[in-house]
Amino acid sequence: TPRVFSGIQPSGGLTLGNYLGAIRRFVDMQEAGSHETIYCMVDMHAITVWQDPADLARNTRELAAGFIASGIDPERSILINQSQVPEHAQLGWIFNCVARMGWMGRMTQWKDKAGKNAENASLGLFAYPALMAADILIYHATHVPVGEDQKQHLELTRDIAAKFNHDYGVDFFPLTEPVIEGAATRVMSLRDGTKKMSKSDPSDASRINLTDDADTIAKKIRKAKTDPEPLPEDYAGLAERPEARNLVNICAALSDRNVDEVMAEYGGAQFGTFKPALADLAVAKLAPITDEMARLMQDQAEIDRILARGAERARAIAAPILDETYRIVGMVR
Ligand code: AQP
Repeated sequence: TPRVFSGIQPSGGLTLGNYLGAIRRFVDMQEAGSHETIYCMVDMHAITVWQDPADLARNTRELAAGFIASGIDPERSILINQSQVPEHAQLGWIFNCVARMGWMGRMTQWKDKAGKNAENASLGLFAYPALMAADILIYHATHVPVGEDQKQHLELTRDIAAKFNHDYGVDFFPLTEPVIEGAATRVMSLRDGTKKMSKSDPSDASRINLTDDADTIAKKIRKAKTDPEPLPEDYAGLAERPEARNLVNICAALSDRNVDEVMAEYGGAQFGTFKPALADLAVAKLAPITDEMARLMQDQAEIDRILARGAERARAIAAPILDETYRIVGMVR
């Protein structure tokens, strides 16, 4: 069976962006049943920027709880944290030697995150996309559900696979396809419609966290930045109104409708009407997940057992692929 792999960094709490752009798609692909699905808390990626150790451990378990509460079944899918499957890092090193400095330097996420202070960024942050390629290709995964922002990294994953295959004269690593679908492939900040909603944004008001309670969610949506005009009659009228468009996209994704259906209901409405309706919808959809996460977090030993069991199953797939890679490269075994 073809395989799906995707991951999320335990670098903070889960946001509505992660949920709509990634986790919900992960659940869809599990439910479709046409692929073997492997989902990962990428803790080794998280430490490319400083993480307090206690926070990293808590965020990793909380992310696992978030996956399960959202519908990932650790029996039907393989649920792991990256550092417990050492084959990711082992293949990552090989890919560090395949990828070119120039390729990595062109990654917009590297440029955004390192900013003007690249001298002070970690070497790991620069090499991040090579490890990401290894995360995917250590399972020969062919499909990767992600948000829009990860498209460039997935193109790099294909470049790395192609160069490896070419350099060693093999047809070993598959060329991976991104799966970028739905109304919320890029959820924007609630404070700035041109910036993506992000767990590391310093402003908590910019995002909805999966751990926010109902009042907090409602307040953040009420206070979300918008312009003074009512909603236009159709979606095309939102072209120059990124904040309003973002709220409509969120509404569509949360209610499993397309944006035209949402505009048919709310076209011409004032934000004073639309925002409370959206807040109610968000609370209704997210509260059961939040509650279930809190319940799961009470038994951390059980979460740790699930991740250990996931690692065992993942290694059974990854170890032979790593072995064959080493053989191709000429490492004596
Ligand atoms: N705003 C978003 N809209 C849609 N999808 C999103 N994703 C993230 N933000 C949005 C998707 O979530 C998955 C996991 O992302 P990640 O945690 O590996 O890293 P990220 O993309 O860097 O996410 P954040 O929240 O912005 O984290 P920080 O602030 O730590 O960098 C990916 O599939 C991503 O597309």
